[in-house]
Amino acid sequence: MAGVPGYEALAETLARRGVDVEAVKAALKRQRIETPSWGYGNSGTRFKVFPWPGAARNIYEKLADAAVVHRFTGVCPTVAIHIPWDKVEDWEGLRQYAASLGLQIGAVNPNLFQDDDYRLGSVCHPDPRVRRRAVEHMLECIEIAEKVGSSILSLWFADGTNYPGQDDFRARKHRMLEALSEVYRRMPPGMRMLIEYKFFEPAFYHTDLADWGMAYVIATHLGPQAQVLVDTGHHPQGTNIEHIVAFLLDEGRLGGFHFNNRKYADDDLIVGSINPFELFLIFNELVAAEQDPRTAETARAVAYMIDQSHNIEPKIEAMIQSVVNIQTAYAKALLVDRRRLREAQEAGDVLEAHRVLLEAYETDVRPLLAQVRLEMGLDPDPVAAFRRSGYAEKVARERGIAVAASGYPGAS
Ligand code: RM4
Ligand code: MN
Ligand code: MN
Repeated sequence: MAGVPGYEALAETLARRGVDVEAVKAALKRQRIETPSWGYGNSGTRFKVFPWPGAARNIYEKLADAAVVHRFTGVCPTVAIHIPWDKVEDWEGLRQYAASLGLQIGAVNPNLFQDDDYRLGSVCHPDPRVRRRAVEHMLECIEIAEKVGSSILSLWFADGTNYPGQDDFRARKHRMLEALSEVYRRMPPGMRMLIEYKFFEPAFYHTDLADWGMAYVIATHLGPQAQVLVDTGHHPQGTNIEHIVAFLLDEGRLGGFHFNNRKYADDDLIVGSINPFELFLIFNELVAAEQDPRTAETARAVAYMIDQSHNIEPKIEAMIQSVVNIQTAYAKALLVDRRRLREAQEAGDVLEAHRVLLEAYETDVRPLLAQVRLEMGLDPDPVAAFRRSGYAEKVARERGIAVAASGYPGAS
């Protein structure tokens, strides 16, 4: 097959470096990235939600848009849903509709933070009635997952406190464990519970699962079907996320990702937009674990999901750009010369080891990804192809501009 511009030269350089280019391309073709239903609708900050012309208004439109992302990237066949945001009467119908678009429903995310009842938390709430409600909602989500053919229950808790003394840390931990044990027992074999942590927001004094270690402890109490989910925007500044990733992979407890990027807090910007080097280093650990027989099984089961909130940018194009950024990081990580890296590490050659990573990171992989897409029967440039398709204009005409409100009272 005729190559895309720049591909032959790159392939030659890589071959000279000892890279098995065909194996790298095969890995890139196998990569899968899940997009979130909520990334296609209008979303924003607590100051303002800017309505985007044509933004999806319901789960059917969200799936239609996700199908467009899959059509142009070829690697996004599943879509995460949030309940009740995406609730429908007929789940079998939704599953069939997704299938008709070439999609499957991915992770099911219960919403445990938007009811008036949850002011003091959900599974950690002091009132057993509220905890019961939270458990029932998670059990409902397990049923939904079974109906739509999903094997992932993805949990994030807004639980926490705002003031010192507000509640008892240890009592809250026990309440959470009790609630999650019940949910865990009700999961069918083959279903995984992914537990997401976050060190602040919406609670500001403490959150009940503040970091990966707490999520890990809960997961080990529950059993092997419970794993940790790393949302890249949920750490204090300066946290070494790739180290956490390596540690959890080694323990068999890395279940999945919520990819996004941030400058300051949980900004939910496009993954790889602020710190592409960090994303590369995360993928470097994943590739290393994929290639190590002791961690390969865990690494191969990792659910790669995007969790972003597109505020001022067009939703679908933002998603395609995110997928491209993830592919770029993965491609570069696949180019790391692992034998040379190990030799340098064992020899204590600090800077040679560092340079091995830089050599891969600084490689321009755009022709490689373009070639992979061509071989997959796709346009080599998915963003340009999407822009040319006229889909954005078409849905803007058909759907119009939905009314979007701000989170602040009085500013609807
Ligand atoms: C949280 C977290 C969850 C997401 C909610 C909407 O910060 O990232 O994954 O479901 O936001
Ligand atoms: Mn998340
Ligand atoms: Mn978040």
